[in-house]
Amino acid sequence: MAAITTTRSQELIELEDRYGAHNYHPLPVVLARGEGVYVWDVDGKRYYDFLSAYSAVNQGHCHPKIVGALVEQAQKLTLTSRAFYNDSLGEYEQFMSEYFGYDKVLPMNTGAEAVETAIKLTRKWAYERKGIAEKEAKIIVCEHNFHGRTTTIVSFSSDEGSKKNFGPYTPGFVTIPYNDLIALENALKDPTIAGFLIEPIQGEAGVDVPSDGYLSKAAALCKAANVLFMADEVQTGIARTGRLLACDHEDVRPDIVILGKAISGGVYPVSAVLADDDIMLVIKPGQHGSTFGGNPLAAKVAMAALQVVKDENLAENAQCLGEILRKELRALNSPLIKLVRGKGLLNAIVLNTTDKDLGWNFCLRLRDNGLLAKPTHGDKIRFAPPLVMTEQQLRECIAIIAKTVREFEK
Ligand code: IF1
Repeated sequence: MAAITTTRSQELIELEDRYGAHNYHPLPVVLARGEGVYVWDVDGKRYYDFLSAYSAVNQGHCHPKIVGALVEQAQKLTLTSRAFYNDSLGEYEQFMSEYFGYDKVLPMNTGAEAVETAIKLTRKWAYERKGIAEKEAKIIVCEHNFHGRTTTIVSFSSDEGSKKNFGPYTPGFVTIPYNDLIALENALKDPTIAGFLIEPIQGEAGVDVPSDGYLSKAAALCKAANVLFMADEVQTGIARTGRLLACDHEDVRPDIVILGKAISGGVYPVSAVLADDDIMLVIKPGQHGSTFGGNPLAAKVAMAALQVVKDENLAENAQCLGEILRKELRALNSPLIKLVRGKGLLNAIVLNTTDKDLGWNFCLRLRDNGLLAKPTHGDKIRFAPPLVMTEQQLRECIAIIAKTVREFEK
């Protein structure tokens, strides 16, 4: 029996229902505080956060060094617009260039904005460097992709629920199956292909990890066809999969890297596109940008958040704890669990069920047992805790998951 939410929680849920757009269906829990791997609801009940705001709080909730950077800069200068220079952006751009090993960064705010930026960059590169006829450039995308929710991005979604009645759709995208090199090789025969936009692991699709070697072979095929390899690392980046970027597992250096979410540790909206000069410099003054892109507050927060990733060895921790998590979940040998998959601390279980509500009900029970997670596509449950988790905390979470699994086996 799912616990009845309390009056205070109910009041706040009803406020959202009454005054907010109905564009989400949250799990019924109302959070009031976060610290590290924990969140507390309005009644003071503590939970382990096993979603990390979809991999935005890799550094843990309210990390003191990141919040400190925010507070300090917020009392000096928050936003200048790009009409003028400021004393934070150049330092941040140098930091990002050296941290990730690219000539330049184009700073934006949300992941979708960064994806849109990468699309514009790739198209302009195609016309001005590759010589594709104007307005003819195409970008290859994969089935079951998730790259955000703007009109252009949903135009190439394969999920009807994300795109229906948002047309007319933006043209210029070719869809192929994920993790299929033959399909990619065939699609690359089209001389008007400019780029290949890919998630190194498909997050929303339920943490679909491609075959070993897929990324490196795909990158090689793109290079041979003079097509830009555009890695969307918004969810897989920033140490989440056990390396700084998921592409690092196969030593792939994308032509364009798209980042968001945990660049700021969940403290402030920050996203970025990385590329070398031959690509980045096709965009000239006045051809792209945004009011908040690269603002002083974002710059200081992002530098602090990325420094935490290195100082606290979050990639190594994610790699180590991820192996324990997948091993222990598989060891449950539960008829309820069809499979366990993931890399680092981006994981999911696929439930053995035809009951489309099981994922939701399972997450309600996890909530009652003190752990927050969310189902994706009904039968898949993503397990992605903050990367600052200790082994002891992880084992407590595994015990909660095991208890919940056994309750559903009855
Ligand atoms: C929501 C999903 C995850 C992303 C990748 C770009 C973006 C995302 C690989 C856009 C954003 C978020 C969006 C968020 C929930 C979450 C999500 F469930 F929607 F699909 F993670 F899987 N590329 N993913 O995962 O970044 O514009 O949101 O900053 O829409 O509620 P954004």
